[in-house]
Amino acid sequence: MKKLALILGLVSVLFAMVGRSVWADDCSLSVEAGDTLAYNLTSMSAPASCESVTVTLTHTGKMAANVMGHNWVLAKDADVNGVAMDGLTAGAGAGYLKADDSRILAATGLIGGGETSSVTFSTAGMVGSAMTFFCTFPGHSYVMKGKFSID
Ligand SMILES: [Cu+2]
Repeated sequence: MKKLALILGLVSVLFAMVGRSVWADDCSLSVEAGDTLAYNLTSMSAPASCESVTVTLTHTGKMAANVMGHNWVLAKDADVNGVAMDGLTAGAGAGYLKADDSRILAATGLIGGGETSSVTFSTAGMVGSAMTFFCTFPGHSYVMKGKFSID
């Protein structure tokens, strides 16, 4: 019995090592939001070795994008309120994002229940920068946000 336990232990360690080196992709991040004003993560990060990062947002709820829409927008901490306010002015037709806003470092589409949207962006200049991800749907950014870092 002791031998069996030892073998099982070794096998699980091997699986963990293989999983880390082969299947894990540190440069691709997933985040979810449902029919409440919350992401399932309060902080996200990727290693500086990633030249680009892909973030995939999945809306796990049932409500439509015009009622409980979510996006995943990245900006420096100091720019969050400005981006959100200008997004509100831009309106639903613009996905609550001001066009050509250089403060927006990355943004997925605005999605409703059951939908998924991804964005891939360069990490150039992001190392050590204090960034926040948030949702620009009206009223959401006050609570729907988290920390993002490249380190
Ligand atoms: Cu939202």
